[in-house]
Amino acid sequence: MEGRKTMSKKRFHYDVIHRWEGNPILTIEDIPFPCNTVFNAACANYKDEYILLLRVEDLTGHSVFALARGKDGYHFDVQDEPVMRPCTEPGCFMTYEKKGIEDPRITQIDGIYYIMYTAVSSYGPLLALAETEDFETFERIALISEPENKDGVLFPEKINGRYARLDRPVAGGLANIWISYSDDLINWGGSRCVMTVRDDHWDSWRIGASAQPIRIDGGWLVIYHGVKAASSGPIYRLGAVTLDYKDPSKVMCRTAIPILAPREYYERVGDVNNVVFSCGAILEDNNELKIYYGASDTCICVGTANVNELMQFCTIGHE
Ligand code: BMA
Repeated sequence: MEGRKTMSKKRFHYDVIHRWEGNPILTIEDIPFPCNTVFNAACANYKDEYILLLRVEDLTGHSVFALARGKDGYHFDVQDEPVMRPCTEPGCFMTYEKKGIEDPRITQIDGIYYIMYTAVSSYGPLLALAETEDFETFERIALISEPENKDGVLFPEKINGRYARLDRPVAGGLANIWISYSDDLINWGGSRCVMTVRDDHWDSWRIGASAQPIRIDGGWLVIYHGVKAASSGPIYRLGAVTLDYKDPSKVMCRTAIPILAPREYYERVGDVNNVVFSCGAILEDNNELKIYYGASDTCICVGTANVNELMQFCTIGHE
């Protein structure tokens, strides 16, 4: 009896990521133009500001990108008009963006902010790349994969002299995380599978890189999403994995448990229930990681984790 009392007093934190008490940080109330939802935002530091590139689903059901700026990483103002819409100039981009542009990720290399995103059309999702130097003008570079591919994230440094990206092709019915390399950011190859779904786990159905790879001591930290097919529908959770610095096709350690799972009402109920899905994280000087995530495809939230604490949960070596 005494033992039970002691146990019930103990406070157990179910998630490694601590939700900000002001969540959600952005909802459609904050978007100055008509839309259905706002979710899955890429993030970057630019000058003295935090930038979020928001995926906003318009009233037709197609997604566009809008820009939000803030000083503290928690409070943001959204610009009046989207900064990128599906391409309407005849050509490749128009064909392959007919159903929208989704889930951007930002990586800065030598002062250029590259935006890897998903172009969606009746051919299926594929990866596209755009760039900006000032978050005012945005230029498309190229379509950079075949369908079906999503969740492209560019490494912030070249690996052995070549650009590198993680992505998530669906191949042989499996949705795993792969790596590819490029000399010019346009033509990609040398593809290898980096990590696979895990039977009977929270990430047993699909996985994909979420935030852009972050340089940490001895390697790369990647926040990824894992999906389990439950009888009520998919459940999207977040995990973490570390990759070898010189050869990021090698997994060093992976979390056995999710670091964030849908628990709050705004993560449980929305356009798509039971989803936490990240497209970006920022590592602060004090080792705190700010992870921006879409909740139930309906709003945007932020959570934090100390990187050293997070690393303690990366316990499973590569099988
Ligand atoms: C994934 C992506 C995300 C979305 C998630 C849950 O396949 O399309 O944009 O948040 O599904 O619906």
